[in-house]
Amino acid sequence: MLKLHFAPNSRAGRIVWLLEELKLPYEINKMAFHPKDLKSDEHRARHPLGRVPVLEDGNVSLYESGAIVEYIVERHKNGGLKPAVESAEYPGYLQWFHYCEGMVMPPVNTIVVQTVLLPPDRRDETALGQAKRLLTKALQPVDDALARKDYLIGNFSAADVMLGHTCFMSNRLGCVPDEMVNLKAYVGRIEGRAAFQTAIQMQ
Ligand SMILES: N[C@@H](CCC(=O)N[C@@H](CS)C(=O)NCC(=O)O)C(=O)O
Repeated sequence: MLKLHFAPNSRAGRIVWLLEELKLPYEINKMAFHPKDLKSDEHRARHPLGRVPVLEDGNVSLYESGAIVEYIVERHKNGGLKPAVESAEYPGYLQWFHYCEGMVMPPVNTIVVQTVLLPPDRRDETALGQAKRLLTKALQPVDDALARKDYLIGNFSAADVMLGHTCFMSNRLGCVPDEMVNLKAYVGRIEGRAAFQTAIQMQ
C-alpha cells in the first residue's frame, strides 16, 4: 500500500488530493508541521532535509512532490490526468506542471518565511515586498492561460494538482489580485472539488 508522510498546510496536500482524485488506497503518517517531527532522525532518514511530502511504495521511497505526482500517475493510475506524449495538450501540461515549483513556489516560499515562519523581529519587509511583486508577475501568465479554459490544459490534469494547489495557496496568502478574474475563478473551481476538500481539511 502507498504510504504518504504528511504535514498539514504543506505540499503534501497535493499528494492527498491526487490520491483522492484517483481513488487509490493509501495510508498516511500525519506529522506536525514542526521541527520536532520533520527534523527527527526518523524523518530525516526518509528525507535528508526533513521535509514533506515523502511517498513510500514497497521498497521505493521518493521525495519531491512533482516526482511523486508523476510516479503515481505513471506507475499506479493515470485516470486521464496525464495527456499522451503525442497529444496537443502534452507540451502545455509539461510547462504548467514544472512552472509550479520552478517559477511560482520560490516567491511563495519567501512570503511564508517572511510572514509565518520567522519571528517578527527577524522579518524583512524589503524581501517580503519583492517576493509579493514577483509572485504577482509569475501568476499573470497563469491568469492569461485560463482566459478560455476551466483548467490549465482544458480538462483537469495532474498539472492542476501541482499549480492549482499553488494558486490556492497564493490566494490564501492574499497574493492573487482581484483583477486576475480567471485565476480567482480557477481557485474557486479547485475548491469545489471533493478530493481537494478532503486534502485541504486533513490536519
Ligand atoms: N520542492 C519540494 C519542496 C519540499 C518542501 O519544502 N516542503 C515544505 C512544506 S511545503 C517543508 O517540508 N518544509 C519544512 C521545512 O522547511 O522545515 C517538493 O516539491 O516536494
